[in-house]
Amino acid sequence: MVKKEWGIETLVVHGSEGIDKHTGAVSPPIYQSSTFAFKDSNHGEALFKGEVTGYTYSRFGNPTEACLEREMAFLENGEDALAFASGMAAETALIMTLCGVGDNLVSSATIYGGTHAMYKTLLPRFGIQAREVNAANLDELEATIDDRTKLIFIETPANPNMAIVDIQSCARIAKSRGIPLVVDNTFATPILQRPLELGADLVIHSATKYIGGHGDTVAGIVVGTKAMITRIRKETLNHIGSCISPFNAWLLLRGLKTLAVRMRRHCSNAMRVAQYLSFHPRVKVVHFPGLKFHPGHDIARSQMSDFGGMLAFEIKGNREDAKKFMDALELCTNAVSLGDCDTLVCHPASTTHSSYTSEQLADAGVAEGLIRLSVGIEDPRDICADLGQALRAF
Ligand code: 4LM
Repeated sequence: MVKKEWGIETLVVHGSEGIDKHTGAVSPPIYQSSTFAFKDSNHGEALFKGEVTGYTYSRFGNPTEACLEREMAFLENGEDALAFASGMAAETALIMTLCGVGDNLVSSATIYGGTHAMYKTLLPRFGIQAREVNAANLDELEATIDDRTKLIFIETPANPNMAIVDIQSCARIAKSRGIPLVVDNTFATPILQRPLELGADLVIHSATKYIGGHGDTVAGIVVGTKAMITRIRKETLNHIGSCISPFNAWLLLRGLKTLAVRMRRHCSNAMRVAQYLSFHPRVKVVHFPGLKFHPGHDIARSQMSDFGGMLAFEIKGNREDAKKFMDALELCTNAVSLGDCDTLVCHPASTTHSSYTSEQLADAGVAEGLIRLSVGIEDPRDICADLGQALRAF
């Protein structure tokens, strides 16, 4: 029996109520079944009419997936959650539920490049406009809202430059205009930041990242009220069919068990690496909310319990030097994605954020030479030593 008063470090281990009632299995079973037998024809009809609860078909719901959804709702302190095949599937389903032809959404400009690409290419085809603003400028954000704005979307800390957005201030604006505030909590995870407790209405995750934690699964999650999650499931997910597989849901449930301890290590390693880089003579600037000179440091302190495992930096050199640096790394892996146990390094302007034009990168505050680091859980001395030897390569 899960108790609401348990601390989050207990909830990540026990929150899924994983012990199987039939067999006592401590690890939740993987219900690898596409369809579920009815007791009789009347039962089947009642299930499809929604008169009784139960499983019918795995696109509409599956017990392993439900286990993950219960646990994510607990961790984010929401009423309900919905799992998807990817973070992008979660985002598009959410937007398609809330917006129709002629509507718009207001979003921070500094976001994952795939979200920006979806705004620019997919949404216009459905008559939906995404208006990107500097979310640190609350007046600009508020002035961009009109009576066809159906949601406000922010990411904090933001991909790829760790810009921090004030969740409570955005929530105040959203409430005053009667518009839901959606927070992409991928970088922080519920261990470090719980946006619903700060006034947000919906939380979204690329669960591919820290929730899974091992670089072996692509998945997404939305958390919110029961009414809103039911709407997203019935009005959109069931039709577009971007459901998670039972096995991937199980991998996330396994990942969650170690989320709290992994986050503690990611945070302390990232702080060590940020300090190391900020004193390095070949590094121009380090973007990490845990450093006192980071412009979002005070807000990050107030809305997060620690500063996370992601950082970005610029070297004293040109794009060719950045390439030489990245190609000289021996321990850190040159790859997109983040939140894995392994340290990952990438050049956003040419990869994750290649959908941004140079002008859009400037508007989002992302330098063309920025290097992003997802600090892993290895020995921090080895990570710093690898960065140090590669910084001598140009
Ligand atoms: C990356 N990110 O940055 P799926 N929200 C945030 C993200 O960072 C991502 C998504 C949503 C990266 C992927 C290649 C803050 C993705 C989208 O990739 O669809 O699970 O999540 O390296």
